[in-house]
Amino acid sequence: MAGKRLSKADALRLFESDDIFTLGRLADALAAKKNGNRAYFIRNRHINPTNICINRCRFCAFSRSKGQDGAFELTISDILKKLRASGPISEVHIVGGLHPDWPVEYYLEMLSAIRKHFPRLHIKAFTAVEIDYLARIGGLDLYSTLVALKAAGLGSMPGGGAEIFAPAIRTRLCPEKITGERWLEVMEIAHKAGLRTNATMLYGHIESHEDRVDHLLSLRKLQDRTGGFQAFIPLAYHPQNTEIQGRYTSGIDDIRTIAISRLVLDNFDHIKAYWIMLGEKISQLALKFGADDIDGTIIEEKITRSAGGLAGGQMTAEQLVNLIQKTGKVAVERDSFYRKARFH
Ligand code: V47
Ligand code: SF4
Repeated sequence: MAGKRLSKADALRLFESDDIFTLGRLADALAAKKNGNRAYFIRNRHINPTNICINRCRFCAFSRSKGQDGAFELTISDILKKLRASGPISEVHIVGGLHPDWPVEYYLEMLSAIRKHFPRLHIKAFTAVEIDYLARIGGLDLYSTLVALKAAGLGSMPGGGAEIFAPAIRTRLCPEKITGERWLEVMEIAHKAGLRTNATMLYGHIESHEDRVDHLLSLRKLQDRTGGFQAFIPLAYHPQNTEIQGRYTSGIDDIRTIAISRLVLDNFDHIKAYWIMLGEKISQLALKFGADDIDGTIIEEKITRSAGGLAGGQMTAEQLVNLIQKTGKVAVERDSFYRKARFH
């Protein structure tokens, strides 16, 4: 309440406290300072160009190997068709597997085609993991890769692939994935290239509270340097069909993690309660525990669903407004930069 930055010991103490009410009051006060009584949503849709991935992370139920049952690849015309069928949306969110054969040109053409057919649609695409891969297969450095993608139509980047930075846990979760350090490096360069990005943390698997706190502090440190992150999204682990044994997170752990994220990440403007992972009811509670955004209409989601997501598949803008208003907050439809929405 004094406006002082929380230390590592402070954040750990919050994770170990069971006084969820005080935690909620503190996080809600900070959220109100930053965003008033507003809770944001967006008309968006997700598209996954492929689930074929050379990494095969052990927590990922979405990915397949090439030739395996259930593997899919979308053509650019498939992607345009999905966009045409999506009604008025202001953003498309594109993430997928690391395909063993697709060249960088495919990704550039995808962006150019979307920009040509939907010139005002914002394209938020490719996690830091995909950007690192595109740089490697294209033989360019990260900065030049990002500049080329931006020139083709990339508008901003989502926050996926961060998982948990702690090396010992990361190696057990996703041995083939880039390190946490490299994820942060990609984001730093993206911010330097003028791209805003989000950040995430996958929690509720085999990590400790200390791992969560260290993850948040690494993000806060980078944000101090670049200011390029827009929103932080804690991602609740979903265990079904994965190789990491575990349970669904508890509602208490979900709102505690949202609240502590709000308090520790004092230099992030937005904390997102991703309704498709949290479910509608916990997302509503999260809006009272420090979150100010619930993501959007999504339309077609595969990553959470493959891992046993319990929330419904999609919500209309009207349902999102209703969900928000029932919490007493003012529903604000936003664009990708938290400005007034425009439709396409
Ligand atoms: O990177 C994979 C996670 C992420 C599981 O930036 C899992 O606006 C839980 O990053 N259980 C992709 N999570 C989703 C993501 C995202 C979503 C919505 C908005 C934004 C944004 C970003 O999903 C992956 C990975 O961390 N994930 N498997 C699982 N079993
Ligand atoms: Fe591939 Fe991403 Fe799934 Fe890992 S989480 S296997 S990188 S699609």
